[in-house]
Amino acid sequence: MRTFLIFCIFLGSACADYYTATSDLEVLFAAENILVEKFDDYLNKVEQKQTEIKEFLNYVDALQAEMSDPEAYHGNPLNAIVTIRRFVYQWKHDVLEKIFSTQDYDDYKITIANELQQLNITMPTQDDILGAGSGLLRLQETYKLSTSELADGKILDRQTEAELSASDCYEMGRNAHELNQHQYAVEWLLQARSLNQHPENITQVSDLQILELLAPALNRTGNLKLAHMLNSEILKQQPAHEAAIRDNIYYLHEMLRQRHILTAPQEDQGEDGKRSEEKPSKPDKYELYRRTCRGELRPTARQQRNLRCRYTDNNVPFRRLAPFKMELLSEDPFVAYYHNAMHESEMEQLQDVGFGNLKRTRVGQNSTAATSSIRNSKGIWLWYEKNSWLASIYQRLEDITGLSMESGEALQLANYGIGGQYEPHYDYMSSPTNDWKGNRILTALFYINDVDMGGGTAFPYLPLLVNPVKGSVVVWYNMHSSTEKDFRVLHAGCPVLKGSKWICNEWMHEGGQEFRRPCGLAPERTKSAAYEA
Ligand SMILES: *[C@@H]1O[C@H](CO)[C@@H](O)[C@H](O)[C@H]1NC(C)=O
Ligand SMILES: *[C@@H]1O[C@H](CO)[C@@H](O)[C@H](O)[C@H]1NC(C)=O
Ligand SMILES: *[C@@H]1O[C@H](CO)[C@@H](O)[C@H](O)[C@H]1NC(C)=O
Ligand SMILES: CC(=O)N[C@H]1CO[C@H](CO)[C@@H](O)[C@@H]1O
Repeated sequence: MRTFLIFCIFLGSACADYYTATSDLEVLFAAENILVEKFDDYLNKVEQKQTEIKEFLNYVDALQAEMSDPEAYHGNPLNAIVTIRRFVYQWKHDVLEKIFSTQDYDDYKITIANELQQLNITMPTQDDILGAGSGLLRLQETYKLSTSELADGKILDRQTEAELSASDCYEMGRNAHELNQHQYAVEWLLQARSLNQHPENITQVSDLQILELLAPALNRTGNLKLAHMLNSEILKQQPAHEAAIRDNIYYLHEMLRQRHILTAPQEDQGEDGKRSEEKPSKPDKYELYRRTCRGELRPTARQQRNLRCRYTDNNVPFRRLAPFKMELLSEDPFVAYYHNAMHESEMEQLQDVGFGNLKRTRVGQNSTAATSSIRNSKGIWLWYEKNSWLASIYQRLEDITGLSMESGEALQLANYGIGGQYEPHYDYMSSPTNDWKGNRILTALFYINDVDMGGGTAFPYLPLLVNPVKGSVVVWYNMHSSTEKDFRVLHAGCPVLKGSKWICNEWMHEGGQEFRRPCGLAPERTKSAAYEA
């Protein structure tokens, strides 16, 4: 109860979006450390008081035992003073005031408040739980992870340290239910129930609480029979449960109705007919995206025939001695890795700058851009003019791409957290601004750390999965050389399955490239028209 009060103090109005980046979670660990340490201090003080009070009680106990004849005892004037003093001082100050005083607790609160203020953190909220939960559900969906294996801390074929308790699983189920992902809700709640069967586990969730969600979730997946059965269990435990009584009527009624539909001839065919009409629809870009992230879709051998690794100097004199190691990933459209494109010290500095300074990344083109569930990451813009240490990266980008950075945007640093992803999108702007800079002609994406699992860059239409390689930059053109949009380069950031993902983006624009990337003579639209949405 008391710790809860402390948290209330710090529930600021600002939203920290803890689920969008892993870098922020580390601050929470620091905060928790403080809470534990200081609470320990507080408990020690309380314990000390208890010991003192106990000693006093023992002393009084012993006195009482000594007094075989109270009248004779109090006949001694010295003893009378001792007894009266006990009431005036000892009981009053040493026992009752000590117990009822909240001074230690107030001190504790103030200390904690000061220490946490120095960390400058906002406490996570229910929204963060929901965000982290939906991240996990996205991982399950994208990578087809089994609920029971996840709960055991198993991610694909790897065992991790993390293990979820019954109440964690319950929370996941509740999240899934709120997000209308009822099948996952059922799986997580069943998992919570089965963990509840081990009384030796620490669980803070009652079977009744689980059932209250499980029954409606089952109903939503269409499993009326089981929903009804579990609803009856609620009623067995709590015959006056209002919602369960109401739902019971619904389930019985609905089961009867369905039985009637199934046995009734002809006239209900309309409804059934509709269902049989539904054909398996063509996989949409999201399905292609998930399959590419899972590695199920890859370029064909024919597409890969001409892909080579080679050293290239891009005609930059300096690079004749220090050529780039280029790995061609797709010929047309051009997608390539350049390995060892960033130094260790640069990557460290970038992460240092990012740590604690990231803001939720926005989707869109200008200052009116909004945060969106399409992209859940945190980022920061680094302007070259203000960060002279970025000059060598600026130059390297020109050397790698052969394009001018004159019209390039600031470097964007981003960190993806739990289930962090960027749904399929194009980098070019649908309606570019009218200035000389024009549209985003090329994207250069640096991977500045190794991601434990997941977090690749998927091109569902190629189909190509580019796995993060620390220090490498992947480069692609968003537009044909005729300056028409290339619809084939739809791409996405696959959810981070384990670990954290740090990247840097540079978007180079059309302006100033006239002599560097000559325009194609013939329109090339036809190449990618089939992929236009
Ligand atoms: C604390 O955070 C707020 C908002 O996130 C920021 O405006 C402020 O400058 C920070 N203060 C310190 C001392 O870092
Ligand atoms: C059961 O699910 C249907 C839709 O699938 C919904 O309309 C109905 O309200 C649900 N009933 C209960 C008791 O949850
Ligand atoms: C930002 O872009 C939107 C369209 O995406 C446009 O309506 C708005 O005027 C732009 N704002 C600025 C400040 O450029
Ligand atoms: C999360 C957790 O504590 N799980 C344990 C629950 O109890 C079973 C049986 O003892 C263990 O195998 C789990 O590891």
